[in-house]
Amino acid sequence: MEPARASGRPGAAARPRVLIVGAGLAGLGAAQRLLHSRRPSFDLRLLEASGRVGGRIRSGKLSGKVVEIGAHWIHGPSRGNPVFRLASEYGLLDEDALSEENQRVEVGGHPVGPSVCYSSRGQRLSPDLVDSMGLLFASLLEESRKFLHADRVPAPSVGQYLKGAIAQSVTEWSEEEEEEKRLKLAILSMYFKLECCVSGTHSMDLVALEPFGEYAMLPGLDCTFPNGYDGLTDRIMSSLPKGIVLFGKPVKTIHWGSACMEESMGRCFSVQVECEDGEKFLVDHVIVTVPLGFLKEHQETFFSPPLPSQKMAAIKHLGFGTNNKIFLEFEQPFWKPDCELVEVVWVDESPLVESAVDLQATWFQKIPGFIVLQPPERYGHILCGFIAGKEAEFMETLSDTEVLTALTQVLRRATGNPQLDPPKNILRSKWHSEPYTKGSYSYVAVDSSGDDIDVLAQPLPEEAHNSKPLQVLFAGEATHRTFYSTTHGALLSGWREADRLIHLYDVPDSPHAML
Ligand code: 6YU
Repeated sequence: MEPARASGRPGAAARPRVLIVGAGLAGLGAAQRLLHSRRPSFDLRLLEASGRVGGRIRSGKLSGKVVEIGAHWIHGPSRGNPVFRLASEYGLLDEDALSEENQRVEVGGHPVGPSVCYSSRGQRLSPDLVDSMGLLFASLLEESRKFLHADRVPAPSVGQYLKGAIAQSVTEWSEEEEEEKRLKLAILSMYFKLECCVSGTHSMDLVALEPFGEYAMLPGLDCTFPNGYDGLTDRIMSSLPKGIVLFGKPVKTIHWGSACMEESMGRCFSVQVECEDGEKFLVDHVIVTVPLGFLKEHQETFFSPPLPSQKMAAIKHLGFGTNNKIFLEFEQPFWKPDCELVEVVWVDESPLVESAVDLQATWFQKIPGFIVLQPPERYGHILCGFIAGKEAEFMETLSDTEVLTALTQVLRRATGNPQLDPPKNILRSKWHSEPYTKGSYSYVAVDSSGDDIDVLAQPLPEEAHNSKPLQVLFAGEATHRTFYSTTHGALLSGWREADRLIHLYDVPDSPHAML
């Protein structure tokens, strides 16, 4: 495909021209599907703002060990998960992940294993107490998935519903000492923070209750990629023709809406894609896969004419928050060899008490805990802390030294060991500061619903009677109604839009069959 200023060879011009904006998993998946279609043969190009493929799949190195800056697990690694299938086909997973037994496990989420939970007073909390609160929180969370399509919901948000149910439970703890009650609430507060990381939100009060159960979970014990998640996007990339992705090519505006935006080589193109550097591409179709965070910030200028009002409203109302990771590498572990999770409970906190947040003074209290990267033979001694919301965004403004110092103090305080050696290395993500991402992943926020996801996914123009159909198509994790926020949602959305185009042309008497 040639830019607008120099249109392509006449022979090539007959093929439908498609441009994909963004080379994350949705964009790469769409490209692979389009190029493997027997009919028609597409003239395809991808424009990627950054210098790499993968988007929010990004593996990094800490002292030579592979760590995930973005997506971490395959959620629900079993046959129904296309990321699992592709990763298996490419030979990227280890034996455990591939085993039938692993694929059958139904834990509804993340791996669970031996853990240790510290209080901010330097005590190790009783595993029984922590587990009992974990079970209570999990059961209430499960209940909150049951309001899908309900006529009336008891609260607008998941957070408010959970807090109401917890307040009710507290009345049943009347036999207990005040101190014990306070500790239980502090533990529940830690689970709220963990759930904020899972949902990628500042507060569970922002996550809508009614549609919460629409997010679908697949069977399988969440697994990782031993050599990095980006092996997947690299493999897809290497299956595409060389030079098909243009890097460092941010798109500024997509001009759409008329049957003939501009004529070139005796053909009418209905879409013109204008890049930040001024280069313009004339195409028949564009598949937009940019993150919802980017759309929220740029929707006014990214489309000309602007998007229909319903789509603008969907972009505004759907949620897109920040979940960051902080990797800390230690010379020696302070945890047991089989430990998989180190949790920290701030004893003065309660989910039932709203307190003003002083980000500078307390940002680190939003970290519910640290995953231990296992096994040590592969990773050495690395913890991965998760932090979501405004505190995660504030953390991005600090230097590595400031973060490392603050977390050393947290861990010294929690373990009760003032001599605990500081980590020797730190690596962290800053997803909110990434100009072409602006956060981590989407959620269905209060005042939005699954219908907004479908509206976002709807191609344009809506009515194609007088103009060419499918000028602008939308893919990306935030456009998948039941698998939003995941890599499999992203991949399926890319395939969906590729199939939409393939079907448009794959009809013998289609007026679009010959352009
Ligand atoms: C998963 C996981 N995971 C952790 C963290 C993050 C994410 N996810 P991309 O952004 O990849 O591509 C778009 C491209 O467009 C990009 O390259 C841009 O540079 C480019 N672009 C933008 N603007 C442009 C322009 N103007 N011009 C040209 N190019 C432009 N998913 O399955 N397992 O463990 C995690 C996690 C820290 C940040 C994750 C996880 C999310 C995935 O990474 C993400 O969905 C996909 O990679 C997105 O691909 P894409 O192609 O759409 O966009 C009930 C209920 C609860 C719901 N939540 C359940 C929790 C599930 C999520 N769990 C997440 C957990 C972690 C740890």
